[in-house]
This record gives sequence, C-alpha cells and structure tokens, in this order.
Amino acid sequence: MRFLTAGESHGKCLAGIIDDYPSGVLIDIGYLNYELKRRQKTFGRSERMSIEDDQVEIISGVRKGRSIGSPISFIIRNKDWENWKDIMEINPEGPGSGNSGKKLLNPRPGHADLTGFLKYRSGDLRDVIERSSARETAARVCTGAFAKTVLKLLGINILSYVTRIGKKIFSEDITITDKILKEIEKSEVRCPDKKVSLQMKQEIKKAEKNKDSLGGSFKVVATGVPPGLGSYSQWDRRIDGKIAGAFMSIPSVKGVEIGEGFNTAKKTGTHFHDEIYYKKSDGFYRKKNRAGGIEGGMTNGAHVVITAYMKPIPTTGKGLHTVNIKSKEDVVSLKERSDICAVPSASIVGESMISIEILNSIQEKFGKDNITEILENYNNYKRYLEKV
Ligand code: EPS
Repeated sequence: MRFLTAGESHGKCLAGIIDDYPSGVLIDIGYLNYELKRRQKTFGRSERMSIEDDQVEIISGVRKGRSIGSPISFIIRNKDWENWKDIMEINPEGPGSGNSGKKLLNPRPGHADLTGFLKYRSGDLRDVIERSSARETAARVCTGAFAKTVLKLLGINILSYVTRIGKKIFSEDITITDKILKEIEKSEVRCPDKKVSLQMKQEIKKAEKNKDSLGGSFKVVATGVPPGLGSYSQWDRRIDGKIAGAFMSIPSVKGVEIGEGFNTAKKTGTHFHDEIYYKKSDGFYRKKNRAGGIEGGMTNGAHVVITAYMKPIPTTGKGLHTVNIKSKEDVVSLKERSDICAVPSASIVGESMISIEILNSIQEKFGKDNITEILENYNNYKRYLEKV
C-alpha cells in the first residue's frame, strides 16, 4: 500500500491517494471521521481547530461501502479556505488574483521557511509555509484509518499516549486495559494519568502566556502483531528502519526510539536483552519487552512500542532572530496564528504512520489484493505458529 497527499493548509482541501489497498474491505466513513476528530480535539492547538471540522469525502476506490482494489482517493475540505480564497487564488485572472496578502519575508528558525525559499526560489514565504504546514497530517490520519480498518480484522490494534509535554513527564509503564484506553481518550492531552494531564495543560497555558511554544514525546503501541513482519535479508526490508523513517516524517519529530532503545547504550547485554521462554499453551514468549517488539529487523510477536520526541513548534508569539530574505536586515521571525503544542495530536499521526507500515509488511507477507486472501494466508500462518 502506497499513499500520497496533496493540498495547502489554507487551500480548498487536502487530498489523498491510496494505492494497492485490498479489495473487499468494509469502509466505515463514520470511523474515518472519528479518527480525524481524534487528531483535532486536543489541548494546545490554535483557534484553527475550532474553524475546521475535518470530514472525509471519498472520491474513488470504494463502491457500495466496500473497497474494490482500485486506487482510493479522498478529499478533506478546509473550511478556513473561505477566509483565504483570495490569497490562495489558483487562477491568474481569478476573482482573488489582485490580493496575494502581505508578502512573508521573515523566515522562522526551525520551520521549512528559509530552506524552502532557497530551494523553490519563491519570493514569498507563503508559498513554502502552506504545504510545509502540519495541516497535511489530517490526510495521513485518514489514510491511517483505512490501514487500521484492515489491521483490526487481523486482531492488530494501535494505541497512543503522551509521555512528556515540556517539563511534565508521564513515565509509568501502563497495562493496557479498556479503563486506561478510556482515560487516554478522555484526557485533552492524551495522558493516562488525570493529575499529570492537568499539569501538562498548565504547562501549555504557561507557554502560551509567555508567548512561547512546547514540544514533548508520545508513545505508540501496536498489539496483536505476529512475529516475522519485515526481514533482516536486506537493509531496506528491516521493519525498524521503515517504522523509524515513517515517524521521522511527522512534522517536528526529531528522535524515534524503539522499545528502550535510548537506554541500550548504558546496559550490558545480559541486562538488556529479553530472555526467551516456552510454555506449551503460549509457545515462545518473553517476560520483558525492552526490544519494543522488534529484533533482527522483524517483529518478534511482542507489542511494538515506539516513542517519538518532538521539538517545540517554531512559530512563537515572541519570535526569534532572523534575516529578511529580501532586505537582508536583522528582524524578528514571522508570527502566524499557530499551535502552542501539537504533541497530543501528533500521537494520532503516529498511530496512523505505524498502521500504514504494519499493513505494508502484512501485505508483503500475506498478499495485497483481497482481504479474504490476506485473512486466509494470515490464519494459516497463525496455525503454523501454534504448532511449531
Ligand atoms: C500549522 C499552523 C496552524 C495549525 C496547523 C499547522 O495553522 P494556522 O496557521 O491555519 O493557524 O493549526 O495545523 C492544522 C491546521 C491542522 O489541521 O493540524 C503549521 O504551521 O504547521
């Protein structure tokens, strides 16, 4: 399964194309919209989130509620486009052609602005910031919801929660129960602990008051993943490489950890690796999961656990020292309406990226054309695992 997205942040809509999505999958539009809402409703976002009410419109690839094996395409309309029609006018002679808005010339350190200007040779940073905006991640979440729909049929589920916002940390190990999952969904910052959630919200309010922004970290966990997805046989088939790449592609993510990855350097082999046991009823199993469910470039049957680390949002009320791209004068970086902290929303994007990568590896091993074919091959593999 491959996907591409298109669309500017304040353009007419976002668009997505998903290729090689299996046929025969029941598509629940209500579920796709539910996932879009999960990304939108977190604390620390800009007023933009109260303007938008992300809803998917499927354009192709689905007939009478089922995928038919042809490319799926969809759009998500930007409600805010109504307020930006003139500035975003497509036609040179169109109704809004006389109004391009004020030229943006003061690039924000930490954003794509300066390098985008150098690379694409635009005299207005608006051309760069429209597409480099994290608004694009709404289309990824929609694609992720399509992927999750297939994974659920295989008993693979994905969850996420926030582990840090600024200085506030949630570092406990959680046991995955329905109660914890409900707590995470109830928390506006997607943290399983009520007290820490409040502290995280305070941290965001403090940053807002100081005209500043925040980063943090979030965890994504995939449960029910079978052993043997990915392969050690070639560098580009290693699933840890694919998952790390997918997470690094989320705007603002600067580090990705698999299991207790960042801890490995200080531990000895006998204190780090997850020892192997066997029980007739359960087959092979581990008591620990420091490897985060991946060994030798393959899933090992344990939960896949990823932590992503995000830098603070580059747009701040205070601004930072920068240089005007035209006059070359020292100035303060541009200020646009912006989020204070997007870590909780990014955790939903993380869920989407892992779903897409896991589904890709599933299709590589069990077939990609039709869901019944995938399920037959998958169940056959599971029967083999029970016997081995
Ligand atoms: C973003 C800036 C803000 C965010 C946007 C990402 O948009 P605006 O400039 O319209 O206020 O709200 O994120 C979204 C719109 C979204 O849907 O996530 C940026 O500069 O990356």
